[in-house]
Amino acid sequence: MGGLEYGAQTHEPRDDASMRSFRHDRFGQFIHWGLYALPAGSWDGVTYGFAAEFLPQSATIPPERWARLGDEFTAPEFDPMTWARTARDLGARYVTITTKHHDGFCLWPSEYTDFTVAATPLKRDVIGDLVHAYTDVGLAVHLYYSVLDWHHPDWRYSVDTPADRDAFTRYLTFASDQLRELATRYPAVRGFWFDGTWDESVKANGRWTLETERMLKALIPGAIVNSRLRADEHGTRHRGSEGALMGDYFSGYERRLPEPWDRSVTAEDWEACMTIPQNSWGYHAGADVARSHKHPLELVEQLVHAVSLGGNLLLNFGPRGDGSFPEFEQDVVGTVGAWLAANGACVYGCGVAEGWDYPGWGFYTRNAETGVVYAIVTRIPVSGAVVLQLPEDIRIHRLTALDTGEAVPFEHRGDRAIRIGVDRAASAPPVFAIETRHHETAPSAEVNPDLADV
Ligand code: FHN
Repeated sequence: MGGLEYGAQTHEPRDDASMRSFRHDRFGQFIHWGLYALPAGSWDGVTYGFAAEFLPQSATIPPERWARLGDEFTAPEFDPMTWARTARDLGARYVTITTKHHDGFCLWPSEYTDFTVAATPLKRDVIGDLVHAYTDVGLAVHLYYSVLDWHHPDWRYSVDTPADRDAFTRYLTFASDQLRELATRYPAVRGFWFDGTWDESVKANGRWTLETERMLKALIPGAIVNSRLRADEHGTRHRGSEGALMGDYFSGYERRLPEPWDRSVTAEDWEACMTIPQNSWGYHAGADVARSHKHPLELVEQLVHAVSLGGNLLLNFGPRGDGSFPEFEQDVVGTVGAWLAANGACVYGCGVAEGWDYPGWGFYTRNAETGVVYAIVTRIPVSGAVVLQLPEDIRIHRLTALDTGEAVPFEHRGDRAIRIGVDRAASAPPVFAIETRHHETAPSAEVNPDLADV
């Protein structure tokens, strides 16, 4: 397409059943778990404030020393069913699990490297057990794979010499073998989430990125692949040089969301991924990192923010090295999960509410099937009232509180606005469900002179 051989393969968003279901689900749980969860951000008595999974770099730990952490990977609290139920209680509809992060450690017994969970006291096939458990509770599973690999001797950041080229060719074969292995071992998975693809070496291999996408989709029909895998022949990432999205959804929003008024993003599928701390994906036990944890209601706000722009939110959890979830993550599960249990109708199956402008006090979403618009008040004004500007020709048919289903009184403010009182003491964002009808304009008695037969 567009003259590019390895660029976008289509210019239209996918509309098959797998993609519709991914779009419908809107909320996913991201899991970062690996050896980095054991030192949890500290090494030799020093705590490093940067992301826990970057500890080998922050503390300049030799790879052999890092690999010895495998001997401590016993994870006595690891229970796949508890993890799956946690995701379900959170209200997530899918999960994306790290199979191999940048340190190269694999959570499945890969036959292409010894640096895997099979060589630890835990021994079990963590990925297989998690795919099974999450699928059992009804969540779709996607697998995260870092192409960047600090452990593999053939990994290269750039390819500068013939020797580099040979090594990196071997590396890409290794990565393809592992990906084929994952897709073959776990055919129930619904998608692949690539990371660590920003280095020159990968960008110079647009063809490999396209072939990898094709291979995975051939092995798992309907598989969904994020844009982060892809580069075209010019090394342009996510979107090809001509601007079209590569992969199935844009995955470039990391720890940030598009501006809430930027409706241009609704033209394509996208997913933002978010940490609870300011910046750590793996479990970090440092006190400063703990001080940066977001309030669970801020995460509710980010979720509806994403949905209001037709996007998904992938919220990260970093279980501890022993396999348990830290308390702050359990709090998030409790608060976000309870809010979604009462108000999930404004999230699942919803997207942008065309014609309803960004209101400042929160967000609008709309269910495309039912046409119901939801007003989610994430920032209750001190006045205790919000004004809803109505799209042209729209009248309110019914307005109810989503959690109770009770009718909510409202006041007209001219032709195009209504005012609703909101409980300022509400402990979580109130949601109003709005059923609308078109304004019936009485036929004009005047003859339009432009249309008159003269
Ligand atoms: O470096 C990683 C980071 O550890 C984490 O996995 C995130 C998730 O999107 N991706 C990378 C940074 O872009």
